[in-house]
Amino acid sequence: MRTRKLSPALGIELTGIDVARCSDDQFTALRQQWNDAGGLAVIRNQQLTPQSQTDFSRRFGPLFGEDDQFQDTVLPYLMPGYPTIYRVSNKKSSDGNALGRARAGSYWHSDVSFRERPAMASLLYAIEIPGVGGDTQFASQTAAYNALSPAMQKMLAPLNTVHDFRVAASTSGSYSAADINTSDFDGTNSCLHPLVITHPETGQPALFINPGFTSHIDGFEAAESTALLNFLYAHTQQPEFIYRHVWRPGDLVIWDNRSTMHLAIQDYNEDRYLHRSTVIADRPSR
Ligand SMILES: O=C(O)CCC(=O)C(=O)O
Repeated sequence: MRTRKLSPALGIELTGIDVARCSDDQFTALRQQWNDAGGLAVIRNQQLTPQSQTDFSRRFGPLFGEDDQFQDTVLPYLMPGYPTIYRVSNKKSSDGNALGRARAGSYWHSDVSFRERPAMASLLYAIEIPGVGGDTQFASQTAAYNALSPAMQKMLAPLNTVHDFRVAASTSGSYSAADINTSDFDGTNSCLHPLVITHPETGQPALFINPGFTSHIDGFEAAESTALLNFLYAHTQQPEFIYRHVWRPGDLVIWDNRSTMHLAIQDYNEDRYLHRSTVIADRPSR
């Protein structure tokens, strides 16, 4: 396995490994590289079926679609016969039905953060990519946290925030009213998390907030909450904390939702088609 650092804040490129056939030792080395690189690995030249992607993803932990379900709104985009494979795409079948979720993640977020057990790893496998455009940006919530002053870190330490699927569903522009299944607003997709969490594998602190799903800071007045969250979002979105991924077909990108957030750039009209599998995390803690 060969490695190349992708940016100072986060990201490692891995080549010379076939994840569908990797040994336990290779998997342990891959996982270590992923953790050391701040929770972002780009693995080139993979050939994954829905089944082999599912099997590989399960090596990280339990999966959405098997051990817990996604929110109802995304169920139509799961691959028939493979409930662990979430199709991210702007393509339509010949009868005009969507083949995947278009405009998925076109706002900064970390996956499924509105659940008590949110997403740990997300594994996105590129099958069809526009000639230009359709990149994805990843921001390191660890590097952003580390760059805050000790006084700010101390103020944030005891705070909790509410995460709610309704925030992205109603404000991001990514979902049309027709897309949304309002059963998702029954309370299942809303919960409280610490604003700063400790990564269970690396022991590193990270911000655990995102504009897509974080509704407010618990106990703050609305204006106070908005001002502080907006400061932290602008801080994290500074270029030195970001890696921008230019996709190639065959890329498998694995990100850690406990230490990063991401945004899919909607700047293309050509066909784009990817398969995502999503590992369930333990409940985040300080
Ligand atoms: O399409 C992408 O590049 C990312 C989609 C996304 O944000 C997600 O799957 O959570």
